[in-house]
Order: sequence, then C-alpha cells, then structure tokens
Amino acid sequence: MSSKGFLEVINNSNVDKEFKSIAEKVYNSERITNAEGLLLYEKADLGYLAVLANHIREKLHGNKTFFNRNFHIEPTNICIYTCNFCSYSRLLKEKEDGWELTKEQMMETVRSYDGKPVTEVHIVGGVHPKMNLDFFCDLIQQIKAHRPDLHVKAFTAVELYYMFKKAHLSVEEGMKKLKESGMDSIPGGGAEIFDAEIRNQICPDKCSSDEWLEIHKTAHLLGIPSNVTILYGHIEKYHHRIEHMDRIRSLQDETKGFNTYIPLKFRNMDNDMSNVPEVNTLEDLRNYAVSRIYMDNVPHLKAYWPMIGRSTAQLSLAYGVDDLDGTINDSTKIYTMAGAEEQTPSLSTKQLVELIKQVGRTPIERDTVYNVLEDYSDYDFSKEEGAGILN
Ligand code: V47
Ligand code: SF4
Repeated sequence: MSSKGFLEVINNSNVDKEFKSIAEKVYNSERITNAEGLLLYEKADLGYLAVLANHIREKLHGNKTFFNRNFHIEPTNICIYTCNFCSYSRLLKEKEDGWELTKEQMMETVRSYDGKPVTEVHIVGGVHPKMNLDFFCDLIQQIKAHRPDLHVKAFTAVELYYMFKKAHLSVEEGMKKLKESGMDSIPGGGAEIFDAEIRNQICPDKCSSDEWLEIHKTAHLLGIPSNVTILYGHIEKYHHRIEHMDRIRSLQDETKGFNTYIPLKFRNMDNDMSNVPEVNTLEDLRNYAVSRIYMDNVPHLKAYWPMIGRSTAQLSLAYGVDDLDGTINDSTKIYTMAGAEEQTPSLSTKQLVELIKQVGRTPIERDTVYNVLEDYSDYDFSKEEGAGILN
C-alpha cells in the first residue's frame, strides 16, 4: 500500500519537483537535509506527509503498534527551577500545594503492583533541593531488591544534572553510581527546545542544551539507553524544531543510544505561558510526520496519548507514530495540571488494544527497550481475570 502511494507521489505531475525529490530520497532510505525538513514543515501537503511518514513507519515496524505496561512514581513536585510552561512544580515556600514522598511511601507504590503484569517503573519529578543522589540510589536498590525484573526508567537529565552537581561528581561518576544501584534507562524529559534563545525564554534556569546532551551521551557510552523529547507548539518556529532534531540526529549517529523520539505538545493551562495559544490537531499530525521523516536514525516515534487525546493518538498512527505511551493507571500529574486532553489518563490494556485495533494496527506489548513480549491481535483477556490485572 505504501509503495503504491509513493509511486503516485513521485509520478504525479501536480507534485512540485522538490517534493518529488524528497519522496525519492525517502523511498531510497536516504537522509533529508535541514532545508528539506523545513520545507516539509512549511509547505508540504498533509496527505503527502502521511504517505512518506507511513512508508518509513511500515518499513521499520510493519503494522506493529507498541505499548508497554508501566507505572509512574513522582517523588515530589517541589522544584528549584521555574520553567514558564510548567503547571506542576511548586517552590519550597509554596509547600501547601506540594508533595514530597518518603522512600517508604514510594516502596508502598511499588508493592501495590505486586503480582500485576507491569514491566517498568518510570520515576520522574521536580528537582527537590534535599532529595539527593544517595537518596535515589538507595530507593532504586530497594526497588530492585523487591522486584529485580522491574525495569527502572528514572530521572530526566535536568534532575540528574542537579544530583551530580550537588554530589560533586562528574556526569560519568554519578551515572555509574546510579547504574550500579540498578537504574536501567533514562526518560526523555527536560530536552524542551535546544535553541539557546528560546530555551532561555521558556526555561531560563535549568540545565543547558549542551549539558542535557552530555548527560545522554555519557549514559549511552555506559550502555544506558534513553529517550528524547521536544516540547513543541509554543513560541518556537519550525526551524527551531529542525535544529533540535538535528542535534539529536547527530548525537544518535555517534552513540545509537536513543530508542524513541517523543514530541510533547505544549498545553497552556495554569502556567506562566497561558497567553500562548495551543496548536491544533493538524499541526500535531504534521509534526509527527516530519519528525518520522527527518529522524532517520531513531527507531521509534512515540505519541503520549493523555496529552493529545485518544482520537488524535489513533490518527497519529497514520503519520509515523508506532508507539503509544500512557497505558495503565497513568497517575502522572505533569500533564493533567497543564490542561491535558485526558484529565483522568487511565486506560486498561484491553481498551488500549481496542484503540489500536480500531485503526487497523497490530497491538504489541513491548518491554522498555522494545523487545516484543506479546502480540495482542487475538489476546484472550479473560485469562487475566483475577490475576491482578490493572483497571
Ligand atoms: O520535560 C511540562 C513536559 C516533560 C508541560 O521518556 C509539558 O518515555 C506540555 O519527558 N505542556 C516531562 N508538556 C515528561 C517526559 C516524558 C513523558 C512520557 C514519557 C517519557 C519517556 C518522557 O513534560 C518535561 C516537559 O517537556 N511538560 N509541562 C506543559 N505545560
Ligand atoms: Fe521543575 Fe521540570 Fe517543572 Fe521545570 S518542567 S519547573 S524542571 S518540574
């Protein structure tokens, strides 16, 4: 199906020369340039983008749409930083609205999943001035002692940067300590926009782009895989998105450590950027498609469905996305507090599988690093009844 669509794009006399040339490159698995990426953002027809992005998606993953079963722990929303787009964090002095979990409380959350088929815990939160590297190494050790096979995906580069600095350790030394404690991978948050000028306007005081990239590079060189995000649809221009992806693509050429690119749509409720309008669904789809076409060396493109809503998540699967995140009991508050589409972002595995099947894709449960665990095309959910299935 995608080859036929392609030949139509390449041979159609109504398609401009430059778009035919980009289509030929994609067809031949060649990399597109920054100028071509920008042209796609600015001028390409959405239908054309869908054909190209879907071709790449199906070449890489066929009809598979991945999901994993994880749960979140948010140790605190107290944060020393003041990112203008953040609706979630509280300064230490605004403690009434804030939370700080003890290790025991977090272990209670871990234990509440005993016997349930989760494979990953995602730990991320604000940058608390008192929760330090030793505190988190100890937490991870306790999690691993309790459930050794649970994959620990923990801490954005922003949290890591602060932890290492406070401990007077180099990035490599700090990362080795966390790895020895049981940290398996790093989530993609905190990347925002790498352009220094825009970054300075939306999150002036947290780690710089170079520092963010150095942390991920060091992790990759130590064999720790990671994800990478972009916060899009606020004051940035298309060329900033291209430059952001260019830096990721270049680092990925060196390390091959990024598993997934995750575009995060800016939501404007209750933050210092509430005056900035949100982009529409067509823009979301354009962004997914251009991301898939440009980012030729990052294997997966993830849509975070609680942020964009279930229908857009379904549509995104035709615009390059092959992975849906936010499977079960997604208790993360960073989006709900920013006005995300889904205010109670909880979807049972069965519902997620239905969502994927409704648009003709094959639901595949994966582990964090994309090993296939189960094909859910004809899965019998009744066998999970009474086995502590979530939701
Ligand atoms: O870095 C904060 C974003 C990120 C808003 O790696 C906002 O698997 C939109 O990175 N509007 C943290 N976005 C979460 C994150 C993440 C999420 C899911 C999966 C993974 C993964 C990583 O949330 C922050 C920031 O970019 N964010 N506020 C907002 N108002
Ligand atoms: Fe803190 Fe993260 Fe919010 Fe920035 S986005 S204020 S670093 S919690």
